[in-house]
Amino acid sequence: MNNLTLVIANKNYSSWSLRAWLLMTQFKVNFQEIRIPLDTPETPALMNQHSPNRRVPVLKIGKLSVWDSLAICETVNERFLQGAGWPSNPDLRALGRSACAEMHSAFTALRSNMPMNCRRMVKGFKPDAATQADIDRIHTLLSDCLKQTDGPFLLGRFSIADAFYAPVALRL
Ligand SMILES: N[C@@H](CCC(=O)N[C@@H](CS)C(=O)NCC(=O)O)C(=O)O
Repeated sequence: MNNLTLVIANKNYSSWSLRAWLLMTQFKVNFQEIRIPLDTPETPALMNQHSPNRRVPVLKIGKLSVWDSLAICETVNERFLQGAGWPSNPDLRALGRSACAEMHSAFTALRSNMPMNCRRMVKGFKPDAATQADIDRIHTLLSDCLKQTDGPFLLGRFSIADAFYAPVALRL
Protein backbone atom coordinates (compact mmCIF):
# COMPACT_ATOMS: atom_id res chain seq x y z
CA MET A 1 0.00 0.00 0.00
CA ASN A 2 1.22 3.52 -0.85
CA ASN A 3 -0.70 5.08 2.07
CA LEU A 4 -1.98 7.65 -0.43
CA THR A 5 -5.16 9.69 -0.05
CA LEU A 6 -6.38 12.19 -2.59
CA VAL A 7 -8.75 14.78 -1.17
CA ILE A 8 -10.90 16.31 -3.89
CA ALA A 9 -14.24 18.02 -4.56
CA ASN A 10 -16.91 16.82 -6.96
CA LYS A 11 -15.13 15.94 -10.22
CA ASN A 12 -18.02 17.34 -12.26
CA TYR A 13 -17.36 20.87 -11.00
CA SER A 14 -13.83 20.94 -9.64
CA SER A 15 -11.50 20.94 -12.63
CA TRP A 16 -8.40 21.12 -10.41
CA SER A 17 -9.54 18.01 -8.55
CA LEU A 18 -10.25 16.21 -11.80
CA ARG A 19 -6.69 16.85 -13.05
CA ALA A 20 -4.96 15.10 -10.15
CA TRP A 21 -7.53 12.30 -10.09
CA LEU A 22 -7.21 11.69 -13.85
CA LEU A 23 -3.43 11.37 -13.72
CA MET A 24 -3.50 8.95 -10.81
CA THR A 25 -6.37 6.92 -12.26
CA GLN A 26 -4.94 6.74 -15.76
CA PHE A 27 -1.60 5.48 -14.38
CA LYS A 28 -3.37 3.05 -12.02
CA VAL A 29 -1.83 4.50 -8.87
CA ASN A 30 -3.41 2.89 -5.83
CA PHE A 31 -5.06 5.60 -3.69
CA GLN A 32 -8.01 6.31 -1.46
CA GLU A 33 -10.33 9.17 -2.26
CA ILE A 34 -11.98 11.61 0.13
CA ARG A 35 -14.56 13.88 -1.44
CA ILE A 36 -15.47 17.25 0.07
CA PRO A 37 -18.70 18.65 -1.37
CA LEU A 38 -18.35 22.33 -2.30
CA ASP A 39 -20.67 25.10 -1.10
CA THR A 40 -22.26 23.29 1.85
CA PRO A 41 -22.31 24.43 5.49
CA GLU A 42 -19.77 21.66 6.25
CA THR A 43 -17.33 22.64 3.48
CA PRO A 44 -15.16 25.16 5.44
CA ALA A 45 -14.62 22.77 8.38
CA LEU A 46 -13.75 19.86 6.08
CA MET A 47 -11.35 22.04 4.08
CA ASN A 48 -9.72 23.14 7.35
CA GLN A 49 -9.39 19.54 8.45
CA HIS A 50 -7.80 18.26 5.25
CA SER A 51 -6.11 21.10 3.42
CA PRO A 52 -3.29 23.48 4.40
CA ASN A 53 -4.67 26.20 2.10
CA ARG A 54 -8.36 25.25 2.47
CA ARG A 55 -8.55 24.23 -1.16
CA VAL A 56 -8.59 20.93 -3.01
CA PRO A 57 -7.00 18.86 -4.40
CA VAL A 58 -4.65 17.74 -1.63
CA LEU A 59 -2.58 14.56 -1.77
CA LYS A 60 -1.72 12.96 1.54
CA ILE A 61 1.32 10.70 1.53
CA GLY A 62 1.42 9.37 5.06
CA LYS A 63 1.84 12.52 7.17
CA LEU A 64 2.92 14.70 4.26
CA SER A 65 0.33 16.94 2.56
CA VAL A 66 0.92 18.13 -0.99
CA TRP A 67 -1.49 20.79 -2.19
CA ASP A 68 -2.15 22.35 -5.57
CA SER A 69 -2.86 20.22 -8.63
CA LEU A 70 0.44 20.92 -10.39
CA ALA A 71 2.55 20.12 -7.32
CA ILE A 72 0.52 16.93 -6.85
CA CYS A 73 1.00 15.82 -10.45
CA GLU A 74 4.76 16.47 -10.31
CA THR A 75 5.06 14.66 -6.98
CA VAL A 76 3.06 11.66 -8.21
CA ASN A 77 5.22 11.57 -11.33
CA GLU A 78 8.44 11.65 -9.32
CA ARG A 79 7.45 9.21 -6.58
CA PHE A 80 5.08 6.73 -8.21
CA LEU A 81 5.42 6.89 -12.01
CA GLN A 82 9.22 6.80 -12.36
CA GLY A 83 8.87 9.88 -14.59
CA ALA A 84 6.34 8.32 -16.99
CA GLY A 85 3.97 11.24 -16.42
CA TRP A 86 6.08 13.27 -18.85
CA PRO A 87 7.54 12.31 -22.24
CA SER A 88 11.16 11.11 -22.23
CA ASN A 89 12.12 13.81 -24.76
CA PRO A 90 13.27 16.91 -22.81
CA ASP A 91 11.88 19.35 -25.41
CA LEU A 92 8.45 17.72 -25.17
CA ARG A 93 8.70 17.83 -21.37
CA ALA A 94 9.48 21.54 -21.50
CA LEU A 95 6.52 22.11 -23.83
CA GLY A 96 4.20 20.13 -21.53
CA ARG A 97 5.41 22.00 -18.46
CA SER A 98 4.85 25.33 -20.21
CA ALA A 99 1.34 24.28 -21.22
CA CYS A 100 0.48 23.24 -17.65
CA ALA A 101 1.96 26.40 -16.15
CA GLU A 102 -0.08 28.47 -18.61
CA MET A 103 -3.22 26.59 -17.59
CA HIS A 104 -2.41 27.43 -14.00
CA SER A 105 -1.83 31.14 -14.51
CA ALA A 106 -4.10 32.13 -17.40
CA PHE A 107 -7.48 31.60 -19.07
CA THR A 108 -9.39 33.53 -16.41
CA ALA A 109 -12.19 34.57 -18.80
CA LEU A 110 -12.74 30.98 -19.93
CA ARG A 111 -12.72 29.80 -16.33
CA SER A 112 -15.33 32.27 -15.17
CA ASN A 113 -17.59 32.26 -18.24
CA MET A 114 -17.43 28.57 -19.19
CA PRO A 115 -17.47 26.69 -15.87
CA MET A 116 -16.96 22.95 -15.92
CA ASN A 117 -20.15 20.92 -15.61
CA CYS A 118 -20.32 17.85 -17.83
CA ARG A 119 -24.01 17.39 -17.10
CA ARG A 120 -25.05 20.79 -18.43
CA MET A 121 -25.48 21.62 -22.11
CA VAL A 122 -25.68 25.34 -22.86
CA LYS A 123 -27.50 26.35 -26.03
CA GLY A 124 -26.66 29.50 -27.98
CA PHE A 125 -23.64 30.48 -25.86
CA LYS A 126 -21.73 33.41 -27.37
CA PRO A 127 -18.29 33.97 -25.83
CA ASP A 128 -17.32 37.57 -25.12
CA ALA A 129 -14.07 38.92 -26.57
CA ALA A 130 -11.88 37.88 -23.63
CA THR A 131 -13.33 34.35 -23.58
CA GLN A 132 -12.89 34.02 -27.35
CA ALA A 133 -9.26 35.14 -26.99
CA ASP A 134 -8.72 32.36 -24.41
CA ILE A 135 -10.37 29.81 -26.71
CA ASP A 136 -8.18 30.93 -29.64
CA ARG A 137 -5.03 30.68 -27.52
CA ILE A 138 -5.99 27.21 -26.31
CA HIS A 139 -6.62 26.10 -29.87
CA THR A 140 -3.16 27.30 -30.93
CA LEU A 141 -1.47 25.78 -27.89
CA LEU A 142 -3.10 22.36 -28.28
CA SER A 143 -2.48 22.33 -32.05
CA ASP A 144 1.21 23.14 -31.43
CA CYS A 145 1.43 20.23 -28.98
CA LEU A 146 -0.34 17.80 -31.31
CA LYS A 147 2.00 18.67 -34.19
CA GLN A 148 5.03 17.40 -32.23
CA THR A 149 4.20 13.68 -32.31
CA ASP A 150 1.91 11.18 -34.02
CA GLY A 151 -0.33 11.25 -30.96
CA PRO A 152 -2.76 10.02 -29.91
CA PHE A 153 -2.41 12.37 -26.90
CA LEU A 154 -1.09 15.94 -26.70
CA LEU A 155 2.56 14.91 -26.43
CA GLY A 156 2.32 11.33 -27.73
CA ARG A 157 1.49 9.02 -24.84
CA PHE A 158 -0.90 10.18 -22.08
CA SER A 159 0.88 12.75 -19.92
CA ILE A 160 0.27 15.34 -17.23
CA ALA A 161 -0.54 17.78 -20.05
CA ASP A 162 -3.60 15.68 -20.98
CA ALA A 163 -4.75 15.55 -17.37
CA PHE A 164 -4.47 19.33 -17.29
CA TYR A 165 -6.33 20.02 -20.54
CA ALA A 166 -9.09 17.39 -20.27
CA PRO A 167 -11.23 19.74 -18.12
CA VAL A 168 -10.70 22.47 -20.74
CA ALA A 169 -12.08 20.16 -23.43
CA LEU A 170 -15.06 19.50 -21.17
CA ARG A 171 -15.65 23.23 -20.71
CA LEU A 172 -15.58 23.74 -24.48
N1 LIG B 1 -4.44 26.39 -7.95
C1 LIG B 1 -5.16 25.42 -7.17
C2 LIG B 1 -6.64 25.74 -7.23
C3 LIG B 1 -7.45 24.92 -6.25
C4 LIG B 1 -8.88 25.43 -6.13
O1 LIG B 1 -9.17 26.62 -6.37
N2 LIG B 1 -9.80 24.52 -5.72
C5 LIG B 1 -11.17 24.88 -5.49
C6 LIG B 1 -12.09 23.81 -6.07
S1 LIG B 1 -11.91 23.68 -7.84
C7 LIG B 1 -11.44 24.90 -4.00
O2 LIG B 1 -10.88 24.11 -3.27
N3 LIG B 1 -12.29 25.79 -3.52
C8 LIG B 1 -12.61 25.87 -2.12
C9 LIG B 1 -14.02 26.24 -1.83
O3 LIG B 1 -14.75 26.54 -2.80
O4 LIG B 1 -14.40 26.24 -0.67
C10 LIG B 1 -4.86 24.00 -7.70
O5 LIG B 1 -4.38 23.90 -8.85
O6 LIG B 1 -5.02 23.02 -6.98
